[in-house]
Amino acid sequence: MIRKADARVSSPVRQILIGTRNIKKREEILEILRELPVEFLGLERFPSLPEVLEDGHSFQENAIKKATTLARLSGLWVMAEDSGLEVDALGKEPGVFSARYAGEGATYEENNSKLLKALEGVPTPRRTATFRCAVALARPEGLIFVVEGSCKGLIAQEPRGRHGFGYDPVFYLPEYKKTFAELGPEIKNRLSHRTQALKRFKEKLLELF
Ligand code: ITT
Repeated sequence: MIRKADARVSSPVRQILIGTRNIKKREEILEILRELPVEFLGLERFPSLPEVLEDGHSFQENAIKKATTLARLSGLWVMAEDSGLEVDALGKEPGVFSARYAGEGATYEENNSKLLKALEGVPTPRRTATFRCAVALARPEGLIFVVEGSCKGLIAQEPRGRHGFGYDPVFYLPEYKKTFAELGPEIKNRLSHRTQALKRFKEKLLELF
């Protein structure tokens, strides 16, 4: 178990396995869903569960595949999310390839460098981008629901800030004049694509309870 439900709310209604191996992503999910009457389990409790191949053409397809596969194999309810960055000047790349934009196993720094290079010479007003997140909930018999969220910003001229992960150092919010990596978790968790998707997730889950 990675977290008991908040002590101020009623005892957990059910267990849900969080189907992500990305620790930073999981921390954000747990923080945003803090008050749900759910006991969240981590994948490390189930070492025999395989890595699910993310070969879908959309974030939704990948989130559904991850959640339904892991739910069928574990016998549990599973939430899984797929997320990434779409850059308008690059025809919505890297999109579903965000994690491996600079190649299989690429580091966040390598992905960010490739992105900044691809945008060299593109002026600020044309550096518009959208972070997208799809979150799916499944039970062993199949999908329960899938929801989406997004967050718009600009790609900065250079990486700035040390919080977060992935493309956070280059994702710039003009209203704040800062990147997500400069803003830190409190503000990111108010605005992000993941937050928007998880708000809908929360509403739908509470309807089910
Ligand atoms: P799981 O599949 O195990 O959940 P992952 O890191 O491989 O973990 P994705 O396949 O969904 O996750 O890839 C998402 C990539 O998109 C991630 O590696 C980042 O590069 C980027 N990304 C998604 N959300 C982000 C965020 O909030 N901040 C910065 N980058 C983000």
